[in-house]
Amino acid sequence: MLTIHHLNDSRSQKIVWLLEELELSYEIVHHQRDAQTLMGPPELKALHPLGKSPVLDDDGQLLSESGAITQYLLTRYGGGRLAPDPAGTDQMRFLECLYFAVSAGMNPIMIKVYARAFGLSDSLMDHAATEELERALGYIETLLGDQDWLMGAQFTAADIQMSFIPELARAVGAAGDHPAIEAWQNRLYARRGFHRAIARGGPYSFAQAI
Ligand SMILES: N[C@@H](CCC(=O)N[C@@H](CS)C(=O)NCC(=O)O)C(=O)O
Repeated sequence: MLTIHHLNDSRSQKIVWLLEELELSYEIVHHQRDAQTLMGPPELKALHPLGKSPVLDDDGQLLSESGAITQYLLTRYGGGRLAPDPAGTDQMRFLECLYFAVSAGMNPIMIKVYARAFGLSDSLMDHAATEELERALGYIETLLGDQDWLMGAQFTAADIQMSFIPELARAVGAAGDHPAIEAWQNRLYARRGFHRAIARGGPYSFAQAI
């Protein structure tokens, strides 16, 4: 039995979306951010030592980290769907996307979030993060080129994972001008799996048609 611990307006929405695209059967436990601090509630902190969303529960075994959860679901339940052929030439780029989406792609965004929270917007650190973020977005723009999806003609879990970066870049006011990303986001938001995920996961303010 799969259960996803989902925090409103967070990257656990991506896992709900992945579960929908894979057409797996699952339960959702909904957690709400504190209205003032935006932090997760004590139940989420008590669930797993990392205290972050998402957490996947598979028959009582818990897994944190959205990248690991994505890889786990694809390996255990994907049956080859939403991923390139593991022996093919696209596998390297695919893995790079999955990991970039939760590390180098997210780091400058988190720096900007903390800069804002601690009154350091417009500081040298904040400007450095904006530059790094622009480099990350430029990379996604280049990867997309004139393709529909990151891996070309095939929609994969990399598209789901990576979609969080331009969404958050916009939320911190640093989305820049990236026409390929914007066109890709509109394709993402048109997917039926995306709409099913919103219906199950609840409102998701980071997704806006461009
Ligand atoms: N690297 C982790 C980051 C998890 C994370 O920071 N989750 C945020 C939501 S996007 C969270 O739980 N925030 C609430 C809190 O820290 O209390 C992942 O990709 O799963």
